[in-house]
Amino acid sequence: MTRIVLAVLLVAMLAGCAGTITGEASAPAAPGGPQRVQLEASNFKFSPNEVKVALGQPVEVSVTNTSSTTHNITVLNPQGNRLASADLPAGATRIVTFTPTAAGRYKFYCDKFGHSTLGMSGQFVAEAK
Ligand SMILES: [Cu+2]
Repeated sequence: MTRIVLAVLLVAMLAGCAGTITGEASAPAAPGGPQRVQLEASNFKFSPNEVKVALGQPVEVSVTNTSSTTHNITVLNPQGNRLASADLPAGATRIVTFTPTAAGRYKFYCDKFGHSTLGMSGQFVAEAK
């Protein structure tokens, strides 16, 4: 029994690692709690840059800027309206939250001039469970 639990944990851990390497991830959600996502902002990308999230449950995004330049994270809904935005001073971690209320792609990007063009963008993909 213990062995089965360990095997399941190992698979979950491997899946998590694989997600980070490929630039994709899913947000783990505690029952009834927010879905927590960790992103790293650097020159000039977000990692991971694609994260699956569940519909109708708040998403708490913790972004750490590991570069020595100020960045930003801005989250848009599928219609292109701004849901959340925060500047990220060099070395700082900031949390932004939003709730995906409709299935679709929620783009996120850095609003500093030219940064999204250089690759500082990604998306949250909200799908019904
Ligand atoms: Cu930036």
